Amino acid sequence: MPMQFARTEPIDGQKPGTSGLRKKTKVFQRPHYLENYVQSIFDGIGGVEGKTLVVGGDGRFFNDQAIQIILRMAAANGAAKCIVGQGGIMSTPAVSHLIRKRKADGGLILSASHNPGGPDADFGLKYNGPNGGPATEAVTERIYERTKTIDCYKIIASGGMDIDTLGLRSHQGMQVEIVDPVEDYAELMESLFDFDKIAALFASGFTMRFDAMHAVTGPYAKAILEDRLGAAPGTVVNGTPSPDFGNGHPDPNPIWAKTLMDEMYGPSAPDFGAASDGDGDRNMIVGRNCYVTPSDSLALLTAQAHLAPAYAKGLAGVARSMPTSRAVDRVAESLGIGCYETPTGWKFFGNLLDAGKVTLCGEESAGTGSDHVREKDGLWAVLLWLNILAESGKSVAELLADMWKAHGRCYYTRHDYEDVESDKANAMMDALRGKLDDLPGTEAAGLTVETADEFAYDDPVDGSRSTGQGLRVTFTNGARAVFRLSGTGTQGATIRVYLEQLETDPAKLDLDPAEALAPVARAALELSDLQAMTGRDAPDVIT
Ligand code: VG1
Ligand code: CO
Repeated sequence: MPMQFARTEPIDGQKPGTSGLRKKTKVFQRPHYLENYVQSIFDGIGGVEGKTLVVGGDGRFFNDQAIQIILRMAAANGAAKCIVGQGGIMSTPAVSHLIRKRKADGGLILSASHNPGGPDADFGLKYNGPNGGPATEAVTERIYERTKTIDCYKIIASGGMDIDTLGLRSHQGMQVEIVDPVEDYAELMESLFDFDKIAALFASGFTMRFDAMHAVTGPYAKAILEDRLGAAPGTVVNGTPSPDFGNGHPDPNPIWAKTLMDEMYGPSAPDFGAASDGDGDRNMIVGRNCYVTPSDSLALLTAQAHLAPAYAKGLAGVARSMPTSRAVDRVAESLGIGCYETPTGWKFFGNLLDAGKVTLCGEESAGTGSDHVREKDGLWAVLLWLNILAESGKSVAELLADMWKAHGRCYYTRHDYEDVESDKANAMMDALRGKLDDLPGTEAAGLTVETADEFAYDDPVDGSRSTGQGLRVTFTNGARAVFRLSGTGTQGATIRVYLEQLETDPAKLDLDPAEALAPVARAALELSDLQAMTGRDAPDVIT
């Protein structure tokens, strides 16, 4: 085999963040950069000789070229087989499923998720392990260690492979199987939900809009919602993956999915709206005139999952990331099931799911999923919602109102301060960290601090400990503020401030969320001195 051993400078220790390595596209395009990182992954997982890998991406700029490099490197490193989504396309949950279904040794997902794409935007690469889930902290650490010393990678010299034609071929001693990225995934969804019931709902005139945000879920949503479930043609909008996501942020929240929000709050709103992100693992749910916060969505799915065939026997337990609101805790308590609080990032759910301790998981950033794969899954959440709507005969707003009546309402918002100078962001976090012990009992903006700590997580399955996972402050009135730095940004630091206010007074379940959260928002600023320390007077994004 014509093999090239490229010698190169070390890439200087590239640390993967919350979800793989994410950088400016131009960084990934630097000579040998992607190659060095891929070799670091291969070395970090003990080599790929004789292994089978699933490879796919969200279709963003550089996706196709990066896949060619990965395939040539997998072949040179002795991999037995790569299973690749046709055209290089495969959503994150679909990759997770295929790794599991084919008992592959792992997978590589090319995506920077909700970050914008294009030559001047972002690119990313994630490695998922044999259970289909994101690399654990230990594996991530080994990959990172390798990036510090790597000076050589293996690649075959010959050029491109055909990744557009379905079928199994052999290339330089490695098998390359090009698969339909949608088929297996759609089959899995059909096995979990009552498709006849959902189809009957659409047949009865129920209307929906699904905004694929020019990203990877377009083909999945069209095949499942329109072709299999009979939703009207045009239900899926922005359904063709484009390298720059139509020049937008494929981030399913009220800011970036504003067109959908406007439609759902307009005079001819459909019954149900949803959007998904770049790589298809996130979801936004919105009813007619009724936005559902991701934290509430997790709580509601937990309360109603039994209405879908896959969860009819009930849930083993649930888990949420720490900054996600405590709404689901209240539902879990009433169901009498376990509820786990984990650090941000899907990799922390893997052990709980593998051990059968939890069935559903979720994050405030619009990720929800279950034990059907080991990733969050945007379209899965949409289908579970549809199944619940079909089975209950209620609207989104009615379901939410029922839940709030039974368990109280957790008003929730997240304030992001983006591209803050790293020094200033760290100084702010350090200062707050330094006074956590003194906070209980003190007052801030009229609220009294109840507890204050830095979140650390002891994994109940493998006993590993993850420290430094965010600063949290609770108040005696049921409010909570959480501060952490993002691990997915590509420029400066992003400070995330998560705010929550529990309200159980039946007369106060319908307040303007911004108003309900104003006191805790003020208290968070007072405690952190964020404005003075960062020079920012307002968040860049409020979701
Ligand atoms: C963000 C979210 C987190 C999510 C991560 C990856 O991380 O807050 O909940 O798991 O993105 O999501 P951070 O560190 O920027 O807050 V995505 O859809 O990559 O796959
Ligand atoms: Co994503």
